[in-house]
Amino acid sequence: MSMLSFERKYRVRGGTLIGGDLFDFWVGPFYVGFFGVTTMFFSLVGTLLIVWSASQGPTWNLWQINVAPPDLSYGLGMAPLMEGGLWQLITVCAIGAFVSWALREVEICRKLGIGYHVPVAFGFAILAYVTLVVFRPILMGAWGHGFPYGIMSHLDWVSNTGYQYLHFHYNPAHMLAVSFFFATTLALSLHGALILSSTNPAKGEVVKTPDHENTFFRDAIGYSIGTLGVHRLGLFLALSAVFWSAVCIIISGPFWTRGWPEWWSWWLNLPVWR
Ligand code: 07D
Ligand code: 07D
Ligand code: U10
Repeated sequence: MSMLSFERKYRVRGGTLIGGDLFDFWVGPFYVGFFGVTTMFFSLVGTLLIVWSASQGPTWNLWQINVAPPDLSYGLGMAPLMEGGLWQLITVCAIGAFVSWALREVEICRKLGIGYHVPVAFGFAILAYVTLVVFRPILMGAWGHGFPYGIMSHLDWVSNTGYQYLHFHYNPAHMLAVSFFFATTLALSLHGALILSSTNPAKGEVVKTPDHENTFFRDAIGYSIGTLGVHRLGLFLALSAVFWSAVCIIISGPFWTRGWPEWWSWWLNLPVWR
């Protein structure tokens, strides 16, 4: 539950980007704002469209529901509702909801007088999504290149798309993205473990200071990045992971059409070997 008595002093007026005071209020724990209303609108309409699509069969099984994008033959045109048109409308709603959410975060940051790091970070996730369902399809000339909306069907899309390039692991940007994802989990586990080790002591022991945290890493690896620095590092690693993900998929098709293992022939063709 929210801590309303605690939070009340932070419930300040203003900071809105649009709508002035009109939507400047809270419902329970949630700040509303103009973009709260648009988030609700787009997510409700989008969800209803998914339910409508599911109602046309063949299954109500949550794991198997699939809203497919239009056939490639529709190119970049609008498709009939039941032949991918719903997917197109759902995509508009999804982008509307995600962007509204980010802007609602911006309004909350402005109210609190804090930086825009959280909405900027979410912006990277939105970028990856829009790369998958808008930028890459446009560059390839058909909405049919977007991924289908379904829990299992979107996995099939990832696998099929990967094998279209023979061996997606040879995509150099995918290598960077994967390494950044792994580095992110390593950094978070080190950070979470270090903070718990010093600030959540056993009964009877005192809480330790950041000096202890610095000293642990100086003793272990000869360097401590510091208490602020580790958060900068975490954000950098995580955003880099998503950024290189967007890069790895935007270059697959629009800029490289053959198998990814073949891309590495530039190495064998270096004049130095001849
Ligand atoms: C823990 C925060 C909570 C969010 C959750 C997701 C929905 C979807 C919709 C029935 C970390 C809520 C899910 C609202 C319901 C319908 C139509 C975030 C946390 C719990 N995927 N993906 C999942 C999405 C893509 C891939 C799970 C979304 C790309 C692989 C969930 C998007 C590619 C695997 C899911 C998206 C891809 C998954 C868990 C959008 C490359 C898995 C997600 C909008 C990025 C895993 C059955 C999670 C799984 C999984 C949602 C895009 C690959 C259903 C909303 C096309 C390989 N994806 N995904 O915990 O178990 O994220 O799948 O871009 O193995 Mg996916
Ligand atoms: C797109 C999610 C955006 C989410 C948003 C928010 C809601 C609200 C509400 C909970 C980007 C949604 C919110 C809906 C929910 C409530 C209340 C995040 C997105 C805006 N791969 N691969 C990646 C690995 C292979 C392939 C990225 C690993 C195979 C393709 C990442 C392995 C082949 C694509 C990654 C592996 C293959 C990718 C995904 C290992 C298949 C992509 C992360 C160990 C045979 C995708 C932009 C990401 C991509 C992608 C990791 C293997 C194919 C780096 C670790 C070899 C086709 N893979 N992959 O992008 O880059 O997150 O997408 O084998 O398209 Mg890969
Ligand atoms: C971090 C941190 C830190 C902390 C932290 C955290 C990072 C050190 C100090 C935070 C971390 C955690 C809490 C850990 C757990 C988090 C995760 C694992 C991340 C994943 C999170 C989840 C899975 C939870 C997701 C939950 C969500 C997104 C909430 C869902 C919310 C809603 C459904 C409501 C959203 C509210 C909106 C949009 C605005 C307000 C609206 C309402 C309340 C409803 C009323 C509506 C209206 C007034 C508008 C009506 C709309 C209309 C009219 C539309 C009309 C439509 C028609 C169809 C006509 O570092 O520090 O600790 O804690």
